[in-house]
This record gives sequence, structure tokens and C-alpha cells, in this order.
Amino acid sequence: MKRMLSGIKPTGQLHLGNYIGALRHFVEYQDEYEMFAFIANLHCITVPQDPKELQKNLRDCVALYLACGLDPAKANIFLQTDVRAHAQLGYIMCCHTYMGELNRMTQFKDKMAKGETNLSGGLYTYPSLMAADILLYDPDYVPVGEDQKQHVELTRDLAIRMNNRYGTLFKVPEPLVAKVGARIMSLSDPSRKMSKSDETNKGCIYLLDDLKAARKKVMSAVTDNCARVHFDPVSQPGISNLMQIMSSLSDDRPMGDIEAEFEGKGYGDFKRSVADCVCGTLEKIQTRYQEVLDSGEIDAALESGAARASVIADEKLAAVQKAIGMEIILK
Ligand code: AQP
Repeated sequence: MKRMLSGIKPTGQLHLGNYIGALRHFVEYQDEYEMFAFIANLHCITVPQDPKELQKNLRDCVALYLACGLDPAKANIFLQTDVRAHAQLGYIMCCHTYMGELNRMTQFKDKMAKGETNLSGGLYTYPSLMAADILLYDPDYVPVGEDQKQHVELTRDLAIRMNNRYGTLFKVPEPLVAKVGARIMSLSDPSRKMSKSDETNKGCIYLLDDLKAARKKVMSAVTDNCARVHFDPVSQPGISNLMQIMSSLSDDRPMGDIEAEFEGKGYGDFKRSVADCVCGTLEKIQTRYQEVLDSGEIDAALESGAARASVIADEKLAAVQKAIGMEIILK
């Protein structure tokens, strides 16, 4: 069975972009692949966190994994820090990453360009940790949204570099980016990605948003004055973003089909339908989320997921340390 790995860093509440770009695919793939879905708590602390809020976000993230349909009997769900090999291989990968490579990573580059100060060393080196997260499990594929493709490219480069230097240690993974929904944009500014760190809170629909609030966000989404529902992300980014959301939440409905349904109709009608799709999805997720919280499912899932993941990760770490010459072999 081919293997797949992906993670989410709950630096805040998970949103519709996380669901459409990542989570729903994890659920689709869990039947076909051996799936590793982790919660990237080490990546969370690359930016300052309030401990109580972080704890809540981590628990909510696991609950949402389960509420969105991940099944612990099929997928290995675990907390990154519960598998110690992540941090250890992360350090080793960091020692094999060039500063020039880290300087090119967009997240750090963007924050530097904005003049943000007091950025942590962890934020600078996290792409190396992300490479370790992936390479520990020799996955064939890494399903990600468009924004994370650059990290998988770096992971591939590092795997090839280490394989050349020490003999084959890692499988070189492929990024898997969906054709539709890989980059859901902010509803209030369709030139920016929908993000947990949305300061205005208007452009981001959180999976746990109150349904009325979610509907209001869709109804006030920024559009244009072209007065036609047409898929063209360059000249109609707001409408195209709403179309992507609608298509992704209705079994990847073709754009032509959506265009035909709303031909000659106003943006109000279209937005109401998008809001129905969004609220229908959120309602299902939220109902199941409550059930999960009221049950013992979270702890059980994390325990079994970490146990299974540790076996594979520890073995890989030992092989890497041995190949590098870091271990003393007793005579
Ligand atoms: N807007 C998006 N559209 C499609 N996919 C997205 N993903 C994130 N935002 C979108 C995908 O979700 C997975 C988990 O991402 P993450 O939460 O670990 O990191 P991120 O991409 O940095 O998410 P945010 O919301 O933008 O976080 P902040 O604001 O903290 O930086 C990934 O597969 C990602 O591609």
C-alpha cells in the first residue's frame, strides 16, 4: 500500500481553506493509502503562542480531524511531539540545509519584507523540520495546498542530497496539489490566501464559526461589477474564489455547470447558494465535532496513532544516525 503524510499546524482555529485544500483530501485518501496525519505542534511555536489557547487549538484540531471523517482505524493521527524522532531528525535535516535555501522560503521572506521584528530561529529553520516530518515515513505523496508546495520541493532536494551523500536513506516524495481548491482566498481580499492569522476575521470562515456568522461572511464577500458568474481568477478573483468553494464542497462540480446555473442571475442569488453549501458542510462537521468532544475518541486516536508512527519513525532515525556515523557501534 502506498503511503501518504500530511499535517496541519493549529496556530489558530482551522478554516475552510484548511478543509478544502487539505483535510477533505486526507479523508478521501485514507481508504487507498496508508495515511499519516499529524498535528504539527512544534511548528506552532515558531510564532508566539498563548499556552492555554494553544492547548485548546490542538485538541480542537484532533477533534476536527475526526469530525471531518478521518478514521483512526485507517489513518495514523498523532501529535508531532508524541513521536520524538521528529525533533531529532529535524535537527539533522537543519544541519544539511543551506542558509540560501532557507532564505528563499516565502514565509520567512515575507515576514522579513514586511519589516516584522523578533522573528524566531524556529521560524527560519522550520522548513528543515518539515522535511524531517515527511522523510521519517518514506511517503509516496504529500497532499498539500499550493502554499506548501515549496516546502515539499525543499524536502525532495534534501532527500536527494542525503541519499547522494550517505547512500539511499529516503524515498523522494511527490507533492499532491488538487486542481481545484488548492488556494482558497480571503473573502474580504481575494488577492490574499484565506489564513488563520486573518486580522480582520471577515475574510476567513472557521470550521467552528457560528452558522449565521459564516453566512454573513459569504454574503459580504468582495466581488466585482462584471455582473456574471464566470470562472476567471485573474479578472474576477472574488467570484472565482466563491466558485472554487462551491465546487469543492459539492463533489468537485465543474465550473461550467455552476456558470450555467447562475447565468442571468444576480450575485445575491449566487452568494446565497454558496452560503448554503458552506453552512451545510459546517453544520455536519460541527455536529460530529460535539460528539467527538463528548467521547473518549481523541485520546484513544492519539495514543494508537503515536504508537504506530513511533515504530516507523524510530527505525528511520536510527538508520539515518548510523549512516551519518553518529552512533558508536559496540564491538
Ligand atoms: N487558503 C488555503 N487554501 C487551500 N489550502 C490551504 N491550506 C492552508 N490554507 C489554505 C492548507 O492546509 C494545510 C495545513 O496548513 P497549515 O495550517 O499547517 O499552514 P498554513 O498554510 O500556513 O495555514 P494558514 O492558515 O495560512 O496559517 P497561518 O496563518 O498560521 O500561517 C496545508 O496543506 C496548507 O497548504
